[in-house]
Amino acid sequence: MTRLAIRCALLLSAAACVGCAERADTRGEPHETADAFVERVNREMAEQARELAAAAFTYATYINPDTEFLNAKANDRYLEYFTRAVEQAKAYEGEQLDPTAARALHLLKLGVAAPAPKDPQKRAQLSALSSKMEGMYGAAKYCPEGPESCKGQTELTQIMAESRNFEELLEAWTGWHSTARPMREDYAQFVALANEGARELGFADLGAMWRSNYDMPPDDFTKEAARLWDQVQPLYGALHCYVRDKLQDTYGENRVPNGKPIPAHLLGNMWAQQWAEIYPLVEPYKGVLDLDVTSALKRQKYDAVRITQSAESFYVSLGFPKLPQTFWERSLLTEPKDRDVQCHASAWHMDANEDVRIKQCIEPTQDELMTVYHELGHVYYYLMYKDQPYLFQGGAHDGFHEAIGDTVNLSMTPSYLHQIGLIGPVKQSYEATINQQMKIALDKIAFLPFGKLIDEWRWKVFSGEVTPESYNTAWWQLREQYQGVSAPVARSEEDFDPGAKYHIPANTPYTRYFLSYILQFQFHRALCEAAGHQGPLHECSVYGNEAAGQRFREMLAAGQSEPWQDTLEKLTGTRTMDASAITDYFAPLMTWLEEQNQGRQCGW
Ligand code: X8Z
Ligand code: ZN
Repeated sequence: MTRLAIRCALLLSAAACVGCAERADTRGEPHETADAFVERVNREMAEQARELAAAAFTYATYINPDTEFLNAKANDRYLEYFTRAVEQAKAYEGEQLDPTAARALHLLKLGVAAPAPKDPQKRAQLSALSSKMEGMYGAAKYCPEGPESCKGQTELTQIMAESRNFEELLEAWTGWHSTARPMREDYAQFVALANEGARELGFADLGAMWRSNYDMPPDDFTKEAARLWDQVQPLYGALHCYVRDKLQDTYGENRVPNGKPIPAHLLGNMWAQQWAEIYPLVEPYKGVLDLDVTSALKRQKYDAVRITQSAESFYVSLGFPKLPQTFWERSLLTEPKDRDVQCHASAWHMDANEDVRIKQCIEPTQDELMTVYHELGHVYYYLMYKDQPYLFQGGAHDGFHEAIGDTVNLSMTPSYLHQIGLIGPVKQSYEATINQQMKIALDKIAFLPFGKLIDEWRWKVFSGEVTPESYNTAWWQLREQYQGVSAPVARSEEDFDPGAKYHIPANTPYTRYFLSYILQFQFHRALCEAAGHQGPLHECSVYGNEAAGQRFREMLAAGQSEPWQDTLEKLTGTRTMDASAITDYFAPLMTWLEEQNQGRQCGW
């Protein structure tokens, strides 16, 4: 969980902190200068956040009716505090403020992902709905033949990744998606309440509020995101075309027709968002390069702690500190069998200081390994900006937060994996390069349209363009348009397929990931330059390079204290997000795909 998410979750509440309430009631006191107000809010909010984090972490790692209730209460208290603080901040509107105070007040207003209406009853309802939906997702199970047959997300994810049986995949897909049906009503109510909260804060709707968090006018941000998508769309189109053709070899042309979207259950992932699990079906040059990290992890009996230590070692090799002892004592690294937990991986900043944790149901697979490195990216961001005031404890923007660990993932080259004993020796060749690029593209390129469309759907829902009567239709329309994937069986408005994706019930904004998938290549390029890397970008690993680590740490330490454009410029020399780093990175693969796709009917 990034701070925004934490703060959102956090900002879903109001506290037993009597002192805070009293001080809060001094709103309008002529003696409190803007600086004093900001200083007070930074202090109080960190206290409120501590309480919410405790409730939210306990809930996520121990889902039951009592923790659901306590989490909702904590959310409610946090939201109460937030609403009051924003109200008080209005006293300083129109004043000539120094830039630090002005930025803090600006960020304060954007500090939650779901603001509540001022009406306490509505606020409590919003908190209860958020807490309920989060728990429904975490505890969801598909039970085809009674309680003994139940499968949760972990088992179903594994089927999606490993099975090549069309019917079995279909059942896992349909089963998981059926668990989201009961969320539909709650989600519609949640949207109405959070929108009301956003409007009371002066935003057109909740989507406009989310888009205001990028140090530029919200409409400019919409255009920026569209521009970036246009830059990468040809790469995605080429990958889609090639993969569809290969899937025809496995499942037949009648099941994967030419010129049509790919059925969403055949891509190795429940949401068809990352496709690396089907690498064996699409491997360009068979047997040229052993990339089977999963087998090595199993063979070498890697457990969750060792996987996490491996990730920690990478950061330490860049000059980052070792993780605090409490990280090891308080994180949840494996799925407990005796209770429901939220298995979607997340990172937590509990106390605005050094109590950092992750929560992940780690399995010995390459995917989980990469995700641990991803989560530690959040954790090290928290540790690096812990001395910033609370309101500046965040990513330069939320895409930065998501991009740290993924930037490290890009340094997990075959040479690095060999160095840590997870694959055999690497012999460089053109064929090996294409294989390696294919494997990475199945995650990094395949993800882009998915990363873009989730919030496009929500923006339409929040603006009212999509109403509850057409939630599912609009969802599949976007999935077809952007991803070129289709629902494998007929859907109706009885279904609520968006709810089968964690970030919808958890109300975590998603454009952050789309931005991260562009930015991480810009970061990687800059760090490789700092490390003095010569040669193609895809061969660079900054593992063990302190000079790169130093540059990285400087960026992280700034947190959200300045506009992200300034932070980006210090690391990369440019003030704009730009897809040229990702297209350059994949240039060899793109040329290869274009050759392969000649004569194919691409598109859908
Ligand atoms: O949610 C995540 C992380 C936690 S911040 C595991 N990711 C997105 C997803 O799983 O949908 C990382 C990639 C995209
Ligand atoms: Zn993340």
